[in-house]
Amino acid sequence: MTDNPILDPVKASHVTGDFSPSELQLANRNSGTLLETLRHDITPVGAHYLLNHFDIPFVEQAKDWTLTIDGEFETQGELTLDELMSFPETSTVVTLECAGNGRGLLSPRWPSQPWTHEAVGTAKWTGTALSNLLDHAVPKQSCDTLVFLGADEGVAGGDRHHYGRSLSLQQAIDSKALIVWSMNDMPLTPQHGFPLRLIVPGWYGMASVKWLTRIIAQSKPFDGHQQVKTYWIKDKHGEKVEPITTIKVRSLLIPPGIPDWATRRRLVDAGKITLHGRAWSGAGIPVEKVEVAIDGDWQLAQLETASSTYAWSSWHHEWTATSGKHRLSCRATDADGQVQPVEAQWEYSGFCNNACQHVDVWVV
Ligand SMILES: Nc1nc2c(c(=O)[nH]1)N[C@H]1C(S)=C(S)[C@@H](COP(=O)(O)O)O[C@H]1N2
Ligand SMILES: [Mo]
Repeated sequence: MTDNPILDPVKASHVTGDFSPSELQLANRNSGTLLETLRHDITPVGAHYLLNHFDIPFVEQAKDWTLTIDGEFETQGELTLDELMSFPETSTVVTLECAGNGRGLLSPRWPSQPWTHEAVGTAKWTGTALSNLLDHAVPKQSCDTLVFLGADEGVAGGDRHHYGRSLSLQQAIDSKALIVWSMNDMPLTPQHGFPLRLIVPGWYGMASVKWLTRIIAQSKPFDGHQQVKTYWIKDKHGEKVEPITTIKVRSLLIPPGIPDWATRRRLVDAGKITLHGRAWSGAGIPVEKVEVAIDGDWQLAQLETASSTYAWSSWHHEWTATSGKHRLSCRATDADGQVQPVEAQWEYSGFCNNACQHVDVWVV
């Protein structure tokens, strides 16, 4: 115990009703993807959602950045960005989603970033396969865990730490993880991890450590805050049940028509319209079908093939809008037979809420 109010946190508890100023502050820092930009196969950099736990590190020049490789590697040391860029280059289009997406729709909710639907985006990430780095550094026989540390530092739940996550060697290989320096053919922007980050395709976003400074190989599990205190599915008492890993199947509908400025309620003109949306799942599992419901009547939507194993698919559905109020919903099913629940399944910290999205429209 200290007498410091930050290092001695008041235990958070669930909240209901209005959003607090601290949730609003988080929401303003961590912008979501504007749903209308889901029409783009690749989300423009400035429209891609953001989740930064602490402050964005100030990095003036990429050439001064080094990645430290240590722990149980045969070859330890520091690599400059130039040295990393001499490794074989590769690009992958990856849909990232925050594990907290949908948290703000649960009640009671955990007081944290209050996402509704918009913590998802798709980018073309360019760098080198993590496996190339492993071929260079060679983890020792004893090593089974890789720890990835970011340059950003802060306090969470009283623990002061640099943002860090780990993967088992097997997870790092199976996920085809990348170390990247470019997003959508441009250098990473400060908020997305300039100059270097990890991308773990098919996993929820927390695994893709930004501002990557250090990779440690070790023979014991990583006990960092972001690995052991959070990013777990917990039971109703807050006891850990299972760690959060790959993305659950989900779809989104671009709200049709035009919005009311203040409420964002939708006004749609009567007649034929095309509804558009996206669908994705994790671990490289393709989406098999998307259904759309108009006032609860489910119909099959037209699904396009994804541009890459780890990218979302686009879908559309023709609808003849008749006057009155209607509720539009969508749900996806993946090739593993996983389907989105119509009603949200409550989770202690608001993680992995992949319930169907419902959009109310007024047709005139
Ligand atoms: N160093 C660092 N890496 C991080 C985070 C962070 O706060 N610090 N947030 C993680 C989380 S929770 C998500 S969802 C993704 C978001 O990536 P983006 O902001 O580029 O969309 O970054 C992950 N990597
Ligand atoms: Mo996240």
